[in-house]
Amino acid sequence: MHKAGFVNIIGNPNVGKSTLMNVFIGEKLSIITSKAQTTRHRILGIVNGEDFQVILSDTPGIIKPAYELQSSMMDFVKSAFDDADVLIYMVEIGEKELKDEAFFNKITNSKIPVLLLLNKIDNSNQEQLEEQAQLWQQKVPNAEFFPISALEGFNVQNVFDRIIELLPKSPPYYPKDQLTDKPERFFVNEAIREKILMHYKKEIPYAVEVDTEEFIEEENIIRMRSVIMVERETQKGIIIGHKGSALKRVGVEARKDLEKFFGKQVHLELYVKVNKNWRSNQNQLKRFGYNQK
Ligand SMILES: Nc1nc2c(ncn2[C@@H]2O[C@H](COP(=O)(O)OP(=O)(O)OP(=O)(O)O)[C@@H](O)[C@H]2O)c(=O)[nH]1
Ligand SMILES: [Mg+2]
Repeated sequence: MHKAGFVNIIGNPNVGKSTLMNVFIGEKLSIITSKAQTTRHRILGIVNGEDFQVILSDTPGIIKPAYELQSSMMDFVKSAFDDADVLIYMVEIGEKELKDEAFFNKITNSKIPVLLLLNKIDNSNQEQLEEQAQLWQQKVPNAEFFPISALEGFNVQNVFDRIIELLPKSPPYYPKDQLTDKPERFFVNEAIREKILMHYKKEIPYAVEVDTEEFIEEENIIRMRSVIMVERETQKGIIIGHKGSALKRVGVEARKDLEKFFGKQVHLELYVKVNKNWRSNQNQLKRFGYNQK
């Protein structure tokens, strides 16, 4: 008997959704930073076994959208409700509630199984853990509760075993050697965006989109050229930095990650371009893979 299904991870920004997905996959598929709104897309990560296929979805953290980009990020979250066989609702120690009531009600009224994961328990003591466990089990009574630490891998295997039990009988949806639904260029964009989230302050990372224009795989090397798009001329200057030093650091660090990811030498060329108000422009957003209706 073969089992397969969609297991979709949702929750507030920064709670550790991407960290958990990467632990399950055993690869750094999703970028992780300490900043909210790191993930902008719905990213599939597929775990294949002899008689099962778990199709995990990492999604953006739930927010009240303030501009078009954020609206389409929330459309990815909505879509994760539509096809889930199992929902993972992740919260973190210290958190009180979901930022959007409509999403929260969808979770508490869900007809499909919900696993409620209280993450970052490595950050808590016994007393706090018990208090939070009680709070969340009351708030989401329809869910099965698991305290975990995605960072330290604590209790993660038990969650995975439960997922397998809950999966419906089904043939695989994807070829058994497939790891994700995203093309190679997507991971190049994300590796660069991760470094930008790490090294630039305030609004800068949120005004950035990366587009990889060239990805040429040769026998011993992959040649990539990517453009970093910002919304304003001043932001361009900040990204580049004094004599190009800031941009250089992004390039060097992203290249190292990409060499690990692709298992091959990488040549990465970066340049910066102003693309006015791309975050609010439907056509631009569509071009960058955000599903605009
Ligand atoms: N202490 C601790 N930190 C964690 C744990 N899991 C994740 N983190 C940290 O929490 C931060 C956010 O992790 P992400 O995995 O990017 O969170 P996310 O929910 O995907 O965030 P968005 O994509 O912005 O919605 C990072 O700094 C992680 O290292 C955990 O179990 N314990
Ligand atoms: Mg994320």
